[in-house]
Amino acid sequence: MFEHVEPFPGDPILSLVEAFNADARHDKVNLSIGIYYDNEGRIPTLGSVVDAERSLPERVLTSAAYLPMDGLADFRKAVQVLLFGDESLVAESQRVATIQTLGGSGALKVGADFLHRYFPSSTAFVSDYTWDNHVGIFHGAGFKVDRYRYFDKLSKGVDFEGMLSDMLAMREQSIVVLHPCCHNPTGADLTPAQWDRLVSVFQERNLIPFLDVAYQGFGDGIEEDAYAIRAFERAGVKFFVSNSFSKIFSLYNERVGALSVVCKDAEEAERVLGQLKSTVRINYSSPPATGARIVSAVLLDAERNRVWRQEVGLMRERIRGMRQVLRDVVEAKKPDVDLSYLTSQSGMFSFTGLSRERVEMLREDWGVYLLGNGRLCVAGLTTQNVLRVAEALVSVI
Ligand code: KET
Repeated sequence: MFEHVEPFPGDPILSLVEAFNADARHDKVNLSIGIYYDNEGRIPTLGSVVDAERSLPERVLTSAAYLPMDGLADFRKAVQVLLFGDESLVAESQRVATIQTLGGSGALKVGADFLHRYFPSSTAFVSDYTWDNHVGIFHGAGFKVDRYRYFDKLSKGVDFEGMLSDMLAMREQSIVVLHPCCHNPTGADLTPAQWDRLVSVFQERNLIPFLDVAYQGFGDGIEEDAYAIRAFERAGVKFFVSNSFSKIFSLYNERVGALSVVCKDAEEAERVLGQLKSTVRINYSSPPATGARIVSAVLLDAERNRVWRQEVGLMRERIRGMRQVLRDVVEAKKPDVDLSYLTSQSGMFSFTGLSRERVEMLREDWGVYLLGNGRLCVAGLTTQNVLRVAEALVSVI
């Protein structure tokens, strides 16, 4: 029956974590998966999250009834405020349909399935490079997946003109996956002025924007990192936003995320919400409860929200600090190399441009794990391991 089932070639990120875990070397360093570690090398438990957990009544924690298909109402409201801002007209006008999902991945999957129902012949475009699973999820939903120009290898920044001209050449109703901040894997982001230009191209060309935000707050700040989302909203564009609480709440295995679809008005949003619920029903029926209860208890409580913003700020600063230290140490040892990209790129990741062979050498010779495409997770650096990582890098560049 299963003779034709081919072996799984492995996932470029998750399979590497398995290899890392199986590596017996005690001085190994995991800079592969996008997980934020504290300076002790541990996945932190946020104070705001602990306090929120304690605040949940016993009854809530033990109640095992199903949640609705679209998740917790409080959570959905909190997501809208976080993405669109306190003063957002969009939330008041009820033109956004938001559902709770199984992490950011679940939001992408529900959004892709929904889109395939109504735009089956559209192509989904992802940035070149992107998070590999964007390709997997949209392809899995039935779309042809193509790429638009994004990363400029020379400047290690965004090839904005290339990106614009690719978008101008796309057919109407093409789906375009965008990273509003902290681009994965390159760390190269658009400026607010570039986002404004892009928004007008989307309006003119009648494209379908799909904004995937997994790192809000790890770039310039929680509000600043929402610039692109709010620019599309202000311009009256209809679009999708998938967001994840895995990293910014350090709640990876709770699988908390959301999908928001910005529509024309409340009536349209109601119909879209209905079809999102139907998509959820035939995939997994309804989402789990605990993670979303914790996130709402943080976001909807003024004091916990304040503490959480401070905690995200500390994570952001630690990442920035590590960028600087790595750059300084490597440049001191190799004055002829320019690692300024390390400090200009934003978010958890830096794109080193190292070839697969060099990445392999780092892993074999040093136990330093980067992704095969050269992505380095800066949030895995600590004051204990950064010198060793710098030494390893110096040996291969
Ligand atoms: N979008 C982006 C851009 C992203 O980097 C991730 C995870 C997700 C969505 C998924 O979020 P979640 O809530 O966990 O479903 N990225 C890291 C982990 C992974 O590959 O699953 C990573 O790039 O390492």
